[in-house]
Amino acid sequence: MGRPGAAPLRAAIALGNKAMLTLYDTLSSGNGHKIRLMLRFLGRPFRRVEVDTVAGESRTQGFLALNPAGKIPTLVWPDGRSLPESGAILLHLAEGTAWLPTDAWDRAQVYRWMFWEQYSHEPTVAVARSIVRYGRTEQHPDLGPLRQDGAAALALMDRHLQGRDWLVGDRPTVADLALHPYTAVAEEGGVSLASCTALRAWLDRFAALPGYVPITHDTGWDTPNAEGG
Ligand SMILES: N[C@@H](CCC(=O)N[C@@H](CS)C(=O)NCC(=O)O)C(=O)O
Repeated sequence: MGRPGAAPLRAAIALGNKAMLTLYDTLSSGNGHKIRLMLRFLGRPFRRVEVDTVAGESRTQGFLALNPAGKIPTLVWPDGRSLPESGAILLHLAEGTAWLPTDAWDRAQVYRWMFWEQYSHEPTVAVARSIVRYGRTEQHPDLGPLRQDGAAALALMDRHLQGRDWLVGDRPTVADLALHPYTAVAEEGGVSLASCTALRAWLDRFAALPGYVPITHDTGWDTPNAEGG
């Protein structure tokens, strides 16, 4: 017999949902949190399907048909189209909304921060958290360098945010959304925010947006709040 939880995931993949977006997601994931928040801020109804990546649920044949890379988040449309990669999903959902500037230069700045997030922020800050979270020891050889590089990434953001409310322009964009989740939980991986005053103020500003819910919030994701954003 399969593990508890595997059968509901198989059924969810097989059935899909004719009426609304389906987000394949893992509650503890910052990459997933980005998409949960975006959908909520936009007031887009969605169904969340929890995927136990540690148990290998993102590597099953059914899941690989949705995302050959075997990773959450993956967003599936009612007509069956699926889109992986948090940055691509954010940019697609933000199209035509105030979360993505229309000005080409401002857009380029948004891309700059989102590409940087994927190369220099998530691979350091989030991976340090994941090492700690999934029970590997403090002696893990990668932890020191990851924390050092993570601290440098946070310091870079902190310097940029001195005298600014948001990463790009004068309102929150998908750049802020892409960088919020793992920054907010950086200390879980031992990357300190203590000396990053502007960054901590930015985190608080973001968390005060109407409709915001933290990564640890485990209910009500299917009930979006249309007030935000
Ligand atoms: N670049 C991807 C990274 C996605 C990613 O790393 N997802 C992790 C969870 S945060 C995952 O699904 N890992 C499961 C696995 O690799 O088997 C994104 O931004 O969406």
